[in-house]
Amino acid sequence: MTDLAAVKRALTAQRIETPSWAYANSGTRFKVFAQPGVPRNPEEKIADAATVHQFTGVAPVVALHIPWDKVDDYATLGAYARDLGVEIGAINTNVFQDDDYKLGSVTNPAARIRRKATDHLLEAIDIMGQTGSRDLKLWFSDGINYPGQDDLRDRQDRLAAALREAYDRLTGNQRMLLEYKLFEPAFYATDVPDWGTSYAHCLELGERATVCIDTGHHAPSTNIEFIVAFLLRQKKLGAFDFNSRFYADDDLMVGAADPFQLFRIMYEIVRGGALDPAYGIAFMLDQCHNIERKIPAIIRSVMNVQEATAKALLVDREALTRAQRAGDVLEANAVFMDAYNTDVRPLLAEVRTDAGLDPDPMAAYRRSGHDEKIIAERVGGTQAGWGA
Ligand code: PSV
Ligand code: MN
Ligand code: MN
Repeated sequence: MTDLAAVKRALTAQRIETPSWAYANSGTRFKVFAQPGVPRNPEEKIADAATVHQFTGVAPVVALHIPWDKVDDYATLGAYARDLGVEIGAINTNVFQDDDYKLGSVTNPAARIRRKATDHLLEAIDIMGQTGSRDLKLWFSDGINYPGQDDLRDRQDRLAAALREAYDRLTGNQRMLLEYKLFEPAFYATDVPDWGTSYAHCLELGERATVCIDTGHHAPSTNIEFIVAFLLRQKKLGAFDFNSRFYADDDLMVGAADPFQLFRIMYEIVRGGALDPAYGIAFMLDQCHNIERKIPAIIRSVMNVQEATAKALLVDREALTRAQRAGDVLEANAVFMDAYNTDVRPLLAEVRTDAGLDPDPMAAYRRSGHDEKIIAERVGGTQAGWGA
């Protein structure tokens, strides 16, 4: 039997981190469709994150991307965020949008460019000190397009050296999250292509280094929940970049393409006792809303994560274990599917009402007139950086 009060408590305590760049204009490499009312500066991106939190109650953290969110004074930016009721979360580094990085950043064959890229990582750690952020999130676009273009193994050595230098700079509660991605922008070999590579580097680095799973960064059909289970067992899962995909790194709303996969992932989180914010996993979104309105898209994404989590919490673990131990394949599967097939929307509506929120955040946002307000007030919004 599931303890409903405990399920509600877990849902109330859940924390989701939204990405500053998802509030700004973005697009594919073919076209950026600019939207009216998008943020014109980092402060307005943070304000949008605060709006999402105001309607959902579970998104009190916003991740920044440097230099897309470059400001003169990060301590003031952190105080501004706190005044709006949100915290600044992960600091994401950007060593992929400078001409110097054509052949790689920290794995570049040229020492000068490796130095420049590593200095950017160190700069991000300084920013963390000022914003009070716990997490440094690293994603490297590094890789090669042609067999023989560079030495695969030397590139691993260069990567390890840069990671070590950054790792040794971390203090207090600071952590390093190493994200992997199968391909793109490199098409033959990527330097951190999979969780195994990330895991091996994190192990070598030490306790503060953990893997970040971006759900859009795998080969089709990859069993992501297996990766979650494995990394949790090894205490090496630090974060998610949630989004959903039909083909490659689509960055669509999480839970839109495959809500069943999201449920399976969240089940492993619940099974591993890792849902509680105190466990330390950062449940971040990494999405681009190219054609839909951004704030409601992120509200919808947060709700999709909540729904998958609620279903995962409803799995009757005792009945499941009993069926599994008895080798009852069909019963075990039925217990699992029962939870997935539950309509958890009424339960989440109750959780929101109990928290003093509107039970339907999408409708509440629409009614609030906030979209019309930002369209009227903000002229000349910025791009996230992808299309820049
Ligand atoms: C790369 O595709 C990635 O997933 C990394 O997390 C980047 O920092 C992010 O996208 C930016 O959108
Ligand atoms: Mn990502
Ligand atoms: Mn990505």
